[in-house]
Amino acid sequence: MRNYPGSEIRNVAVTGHARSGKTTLIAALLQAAGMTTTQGRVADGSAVTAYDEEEVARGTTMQNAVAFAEWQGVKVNLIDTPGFHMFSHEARTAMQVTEAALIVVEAQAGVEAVTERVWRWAEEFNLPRMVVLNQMDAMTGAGMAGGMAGGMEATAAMVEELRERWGRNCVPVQLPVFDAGGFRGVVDLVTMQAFLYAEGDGSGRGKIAEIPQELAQQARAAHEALVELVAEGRDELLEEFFEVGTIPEQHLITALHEAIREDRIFPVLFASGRGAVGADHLLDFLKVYAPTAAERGASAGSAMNGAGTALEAGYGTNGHGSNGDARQESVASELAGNGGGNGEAGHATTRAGVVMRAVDDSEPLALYVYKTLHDPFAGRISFFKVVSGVARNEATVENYGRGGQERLSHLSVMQGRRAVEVNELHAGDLGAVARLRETLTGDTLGQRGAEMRVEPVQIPEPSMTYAIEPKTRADEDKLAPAMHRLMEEDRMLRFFRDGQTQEFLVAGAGQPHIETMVARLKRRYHTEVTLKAPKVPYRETIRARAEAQGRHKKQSGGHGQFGDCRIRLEPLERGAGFQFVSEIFGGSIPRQYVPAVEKGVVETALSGHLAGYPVVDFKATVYDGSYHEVDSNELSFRIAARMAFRQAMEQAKPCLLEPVMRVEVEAPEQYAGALMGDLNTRRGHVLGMSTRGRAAVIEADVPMAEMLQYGATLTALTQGRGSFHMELRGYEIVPGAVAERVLASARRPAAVAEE
Ligand SMILES: Nc1nc2c(ncn2[C@@H]2O[C@H](COP(=O)(O)OP(=O)(O)O)[C@@H](O)[C@H]2O)c(=O)[nH]1
Ligand SMILES: [Mg+2]
Repeated sequence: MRNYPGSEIRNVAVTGHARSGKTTLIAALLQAAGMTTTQGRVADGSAVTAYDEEEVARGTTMQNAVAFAEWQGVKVNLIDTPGFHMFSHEARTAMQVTEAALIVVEAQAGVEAVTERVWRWAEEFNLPRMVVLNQMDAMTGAGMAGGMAGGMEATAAMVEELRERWGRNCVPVQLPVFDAGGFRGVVDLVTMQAFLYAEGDGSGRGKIAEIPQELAQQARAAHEALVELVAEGRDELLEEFFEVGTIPEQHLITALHEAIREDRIFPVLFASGRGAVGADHLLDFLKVYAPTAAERGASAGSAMNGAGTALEAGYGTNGHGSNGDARQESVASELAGNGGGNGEAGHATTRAGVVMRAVDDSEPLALYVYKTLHDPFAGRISFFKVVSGVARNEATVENYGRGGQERLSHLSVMQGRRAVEVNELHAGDLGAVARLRETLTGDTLGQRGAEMRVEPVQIPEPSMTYAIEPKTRADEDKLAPAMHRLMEEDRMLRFFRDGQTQEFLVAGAGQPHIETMVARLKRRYHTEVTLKAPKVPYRETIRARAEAQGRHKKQSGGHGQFGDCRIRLEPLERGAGFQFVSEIFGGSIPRQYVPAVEKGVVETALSGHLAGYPVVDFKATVYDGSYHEVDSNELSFRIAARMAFRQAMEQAKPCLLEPVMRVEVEAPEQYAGALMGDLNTRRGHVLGMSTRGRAAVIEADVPMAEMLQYGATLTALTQGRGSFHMELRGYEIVPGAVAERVLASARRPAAVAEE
């Protein structure tokens, strides 16, 4: 393959609702460009960008995949994205490394939930958008029977719907051509030529033809509407338009290209991916009108250690992916009982200098890794964008974040799962490299001493957690390494051990996501597991002050054991944890044994009193005791403290605490009532509602126990249009009736003290 400079590269994210035909449309484009000999199909796994076994089995795209079409001197890089709401965050990642989004809309279905969502994201990224009304062959209904006239009517209605949603800047740059047999091709409203595709041909190559007679008038009107809109932003064009009555074609092309790049116009095109109708003309359109990789403004990155700035900065301001990993981190690490997690520490404090990088071969090399894949043969494959400079095969680069060196071996461009090796890749191109040692998604690599780190795109946090149980010992051994590979590919996946319940937990976007992961574990890593609802990490505490004595005495010949202590327990405020105080002054317990008393209290508190959950938020004071010159030792005082603690707990009104989550639910406004009602039935406390764009945002505090399967409910209540995230807000006392149920099913049933 020849080398393509940035000016000859178009990077396009193909986005839209599930089943709008994105994967099939890409297959059609690849066919038209001669990259395949027969057009791939989703159903039999032959589509270039649908190669993952689980995706083929389920017939839906779950992860981004990349392909390229070499077309008329340019290389069009296409990123296929999932349209299923649960995986739609992948589209954000694709948007970060592309210069345009193709928004694919199933013509009959119109704008759907994920269509709206990706539009909003593209807006956030200031990413130029081109709308393809797809599956035009399947247009049915009253209109279609009427051939051309009916088709025109249906088309006008679809375009009107788009304009209602996204404004009058959505403007057709084509008109569809129908005959009695169906969708036949398109009219280019700039050049005013028709491109017609023979029925059943499937090559994706059209023939230039005259505009059909019955379309002529309509095409002229649409042309003028387009010209007017293009000229609107440009005074000199407007003058030309009013003086001459039209704009010369070349001026129009240039102006339309600019208008698209600057988000002043969102062109609307027509296609049928399955029949490859409109395919080559769509490639032509991308070549002429999509921004080139070199046209993107300079990228901003951070020079060191900092929270980097976003790659898309060149097009305007960074999107505000507010729901960062950090929030989930708090839940995960809280659950896991430690401060560790998946994130990197230290980002918060250093605010680094910003480095600007033009998409230019003469700049130092920088690569941003946006995807990782584990191939059974090739090993780890890292997908990257060349942010600046030229990437050469076998070059050594530095991983700025992790500090190590990496070798760019088997430098390639990906055609689906197939790597096509190349010698070099220029600024703005998308590529891949095999077997990097330490590099993961989100890392920036590059020339030593020229550090610039791109901030990874924010992805939503997991909304569903399961306990995962290996089936056999052998499965248990394989589980952690396999999960780590899966997590390298899928940043939405979390795997951790609950420090309290000792369960392995796995968190993901929802049930289908986690089930897919289980299938991958089995198919790829021969590891079998079962999923269960996770245990809630309850805790215990006390509500009253109590004192008790513990006296341990054992004299069975030889060395005896003797320990005696009196302790006082007092409640502390929520979140205070544990305090230990010694009020021993007269030497009733020798100084060296006081820590043993504390140890005895701590270990007993950890194993719980009511049901085995750790006792927290209390103060223990040792205030008296006695000892024996010969028989006292550390163990004896530990045992005495344990006895004293247990006895004091009986009097201290022990009760159960549960984790309460701060939940934020986002969904179209019409669902707000139902969502709030549902949260109330979950013992939730709705704090308020606000709006974000066209969506309602509900904030509520809800016990974690009631949120374990919330993802499924949210999907059902909002037809997949809602999303949520939550973080631990704190612990609260479990109400009596609920507590009884929890205790009844827990390990050590005991009476709950009354309020
Ligand atoms: N009639 C018709 N069906 C299509 C077309 N494109 C895709 N499909 C079908 O729609 C379904 C979803 O297609 P797919 O490409 O997987 O959509 P994606 O989820 O957007 O990637 C599949 O059953 C396709 O065969 C098209 O242009 N016309
Ligand atoms: Mg797909």
